[in-house]
Amino acid sequence: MGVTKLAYQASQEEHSIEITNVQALEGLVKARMEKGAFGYIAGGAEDEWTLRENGVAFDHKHIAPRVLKNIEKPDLSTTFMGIDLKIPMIAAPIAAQGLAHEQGEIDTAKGVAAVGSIMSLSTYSNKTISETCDGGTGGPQFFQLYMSKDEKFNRFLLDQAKKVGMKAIILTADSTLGGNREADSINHFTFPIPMANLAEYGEGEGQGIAAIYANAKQTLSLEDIKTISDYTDLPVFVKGIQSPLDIDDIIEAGAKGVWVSNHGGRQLDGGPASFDVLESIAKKVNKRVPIVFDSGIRRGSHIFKALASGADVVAIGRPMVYGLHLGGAQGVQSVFEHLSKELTIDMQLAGTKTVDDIKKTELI
Ligand code: FMN
Repeated sequence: MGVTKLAYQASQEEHSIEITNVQALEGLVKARMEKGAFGYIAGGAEDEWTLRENGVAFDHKHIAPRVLKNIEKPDLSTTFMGIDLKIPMIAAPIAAQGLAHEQGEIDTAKGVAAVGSIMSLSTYSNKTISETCDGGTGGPQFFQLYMSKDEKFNRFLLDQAKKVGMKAIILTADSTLGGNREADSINHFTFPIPMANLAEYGEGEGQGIAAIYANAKQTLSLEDIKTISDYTDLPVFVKGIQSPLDIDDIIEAGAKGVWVSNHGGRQLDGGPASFDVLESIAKKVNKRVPIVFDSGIRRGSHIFKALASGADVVAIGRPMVYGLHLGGAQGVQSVFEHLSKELTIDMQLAGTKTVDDIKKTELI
């Protein structure tokens, strides 16, 4: 008799969540989520050195509080790529959000829209581009492209991104193959649900991350930036930047934004903490294009320090997915609201009224 395969049980929770600090959500999720799925989300590459460094690097710089600045109710709003945001945080593109919640990326997009921010949708999502955009959020969205070896497939994705009104394309450049993530090997992790956009191309269901990346274009080059921007007429962000040495090349090649990230320590272990390279990259960018920063943001003070070090906005990764698991769209909203609350306190205590004031602050 054959063994019946049990369907993957994702969360269906839909409610706001109580948060003391967003890092603590990881333990709550670990206790409830299927082991392989949790390992895939929480894990990093090899010894997870870079993953750990992402957290501690924020302690290398300090905010010197300024006093008597006549501040009440700091203003978290900002404008980014011509889009008005209520907070200086956006969603990081995260694959396979159906692992966290039945509504996956649809709920994330709703939560992010509710806080007045931008959703970033991964190529490897469990809901399609049109499902996520038609989820009724009306909020602005960016599409993250993992380029395939198959040019037709790239055009298929970009056509849809354009059709639904995505505001930018994020070209992820640090992941032509997956980092060596040991939790996935130990758990023999394979994706239990299809990757919606890949339906015609093998689906992803039952495959491990290595099999999925096997279809990714290995020979990414500067020319891809121009190909994508010419094809879509949309601004292209290059995501996964960790060295100032890449900056002139990508801007000259047509990048309209720099996304400083080490993929949450999931790719090259032994690389620096993302925060430790931000300032030198921002100096090299010299305001020619906007900068998004991610990898390790868990506190309002981390957001403050990233903005003071040259980021225009930060992107929230794992904590957002934990919020999705624990409370669906409202859980995502709770995570952004909690980080906003912490940032508001930090701004007031540091003597900064606006996001621009933070950007002018010199850390010590
Ligand atoms: N980055 C991408 O560009 N595309 C992806 O599909 C993608 N999937 C991810 C899946 C998971 C489970 C995680 C944790 C990260 C993923 N990332 C992806 C990286 C995030 O966009 C972001 O860089 C990272 O989560 C930041 O680190 P943090 O979550 O520790 O703050």
